[in-house]
Amino acid sequence: MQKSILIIGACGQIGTELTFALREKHGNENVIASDIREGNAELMASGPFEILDATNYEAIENVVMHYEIEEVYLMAAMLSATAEKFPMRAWNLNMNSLFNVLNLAKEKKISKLFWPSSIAVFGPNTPKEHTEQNTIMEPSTVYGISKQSGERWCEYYFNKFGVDVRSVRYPGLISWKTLPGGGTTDYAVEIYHKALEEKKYSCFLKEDTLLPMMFMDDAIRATIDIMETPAEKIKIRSSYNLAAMSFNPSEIAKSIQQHIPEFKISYAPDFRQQIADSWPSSINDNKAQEDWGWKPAFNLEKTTQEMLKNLK
Ligand code: AKB
Repeated sequence: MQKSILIIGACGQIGTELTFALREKHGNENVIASDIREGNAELMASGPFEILDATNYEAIENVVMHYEIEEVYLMAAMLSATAEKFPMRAWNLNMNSLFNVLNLAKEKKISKLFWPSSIAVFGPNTPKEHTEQNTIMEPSTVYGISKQSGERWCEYYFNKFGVDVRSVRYPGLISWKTLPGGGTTDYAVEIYHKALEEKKYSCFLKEDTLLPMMFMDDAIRATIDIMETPAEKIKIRSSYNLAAMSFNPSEIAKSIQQHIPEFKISYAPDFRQQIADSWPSSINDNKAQEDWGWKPAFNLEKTTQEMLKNLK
C-alpha cells in the first residue's frame, strides 16, 4: 500500500520541486501539497492541495487525520534576509511550525518527519573552510538562531520521545522552476535570470564572497534519500552537513560568460553581505556520505548549463 505524505510549504523554492519529485515516486494522489497560498499552476493541477498555515496546529492535525498522513516534510520558513527585517515573525514561523510537527510525531499521529536546517547555523566564529559537522556554532542571524534552536529541538524529541525526525543543513540552492524568496544566497538564482533577460547583473554581495551552494536536483535527491534510509543508519538527529560546490559571484559570472560572452556583472553589496560573511565558505559532509551514501552530481559548470538551458 502507498503511504500518504504531506508537504507544508509546498509552493516555495524547495517545496515545489519536492512535491513534483514525491508525486512522481509515490503517485499524485498520495502526496498532499499545502501552503499558506496557492502556487504554480502545474503544481496545483497535479494533485491534492490544501491551504494551510504552518503555525496552526489544529489545521495541520485536521489535514493529517483527513488524509491519514504518515510522513510530513515541513518546508515553510522565513529565510535569512527577510528574517533580519522581521525577527519576531521569523522566530514565530520557524519555531512554531517545527513544534507543531514535532508534537504531531510525539503523539504518534505521523511516523516520520523531514525538517530543513541550513549552513546558517554556523556563525562568524566557526572555522570557514571545510566546516565540520560538529564545530563552533554561534549564529549571528535571526534565521541562523532559529535553525540552530530547531536542530537542538529535533535531537531532543528524538532522544526523549523517539520522534523519527531527519534533517540536512542546506547550502544556497539554485533552481529554475521556482524563485527563492528572502535568502542571502538568492543572488545565485537571480544572476541567471538577469543574464538571459538583460545581459547584466548588479550583485548584492562582493565579488569574492565564497559560499557553499547546490543545484536543486541534488538537494531534492538528498532530501528523499535521507528519508528513505533505514532509521538505524541515521546517526545524527540534529541535522547533517551537506555539500556540493562552493563559488563566489565572480566565478559564477565567469561560468555564465562561457555561454553568454557579453554578460557583465557589477557589485553593490548591501546588508546581506554581513550575513554572507558570517557563513562558511565550504562544508565537510563526510558524515552524510558515510551514514546514508550522499554524493552530489552537479558542479558549477553543470549547474550553469542546466539553468541557462531551462530558463531560455
Ligand atoms: C538563505 O540564504 O537564507 C538560504 C539558506 C542558506 O539557508 N538560502
